[in-house]
Amino acid sequence: MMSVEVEQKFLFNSDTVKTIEEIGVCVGLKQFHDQYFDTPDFKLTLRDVWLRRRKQSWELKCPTATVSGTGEPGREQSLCTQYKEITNLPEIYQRVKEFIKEACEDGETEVTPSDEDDSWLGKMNLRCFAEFTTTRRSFTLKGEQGVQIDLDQADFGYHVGEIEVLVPEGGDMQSAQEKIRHTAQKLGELKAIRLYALLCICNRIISEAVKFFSSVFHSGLNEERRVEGKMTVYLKRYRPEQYATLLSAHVL
Ligand code: V4E
Repeated sequence: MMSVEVEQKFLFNSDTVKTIEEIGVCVGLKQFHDQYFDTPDFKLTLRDVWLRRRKQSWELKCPTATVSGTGEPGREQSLCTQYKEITNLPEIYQRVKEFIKEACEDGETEVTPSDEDDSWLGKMNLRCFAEFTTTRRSFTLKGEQGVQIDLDQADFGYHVGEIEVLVPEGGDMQSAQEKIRHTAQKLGELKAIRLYALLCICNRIISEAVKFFSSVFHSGLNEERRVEGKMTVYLKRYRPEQYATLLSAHVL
């Protein structure tokens, strides 16, 4: 089963959380450990392809075919990204094999990948280049059907929010992007209203309010700029060579 994940990341602080808690419904709290794999010369990530094991299950995120507007796979002109999510292991294996075929042309016998046996990774020269644990709180908002807001805290000290819509294969991408934009606007406006109330109530906390104001406009909710995901921050800190390579290839 394949679906496309359309999402927009945003930065959050305790005030954003308060806003989301007030107007949303918490639909889940979970923790998961992710391991990402690639060849030593970054054959997958240089194609913006992300092979991940989460809770003993495999996922492959691939850019969708050209996205309207940009000509850039996986990216929308707006702040949204969209990636195909493949979760069927034999299909993941086939796709990965195609992406890195040069690496496998050594007469190796065909392997059958399985959840219990990791030997296919070694045969394809795939190594874990990133692993971290995320604690995720998920919310839905009334009137925003099919939209989920995730507040992620990664164990290496970075937190980031995501507004996400899962679209079944062949579904309406345009409407998913619309829903995300609408939700982002709503959260941004509500944050601004909270700020206004704060300013009216007490002048003494003006400096705090200014800080807050700045966070509103640097959250990525009101502004036309991309917010860094967990992986970007992880690579920058722990895999600077891969980060620089992907940056110069315009993957990040
Ligand atoms: C697609 C991608 C990566 C894989 C991880 O994707 P992400 O959605 O950031 O992680 P997570 O934990 O939220 O996965 P979920 O639970 O939603 O499935 S790592 C880097 N990319 C590409 C990418 C990019 N270039 N820019 C942005 C803003 N996001 C992702």
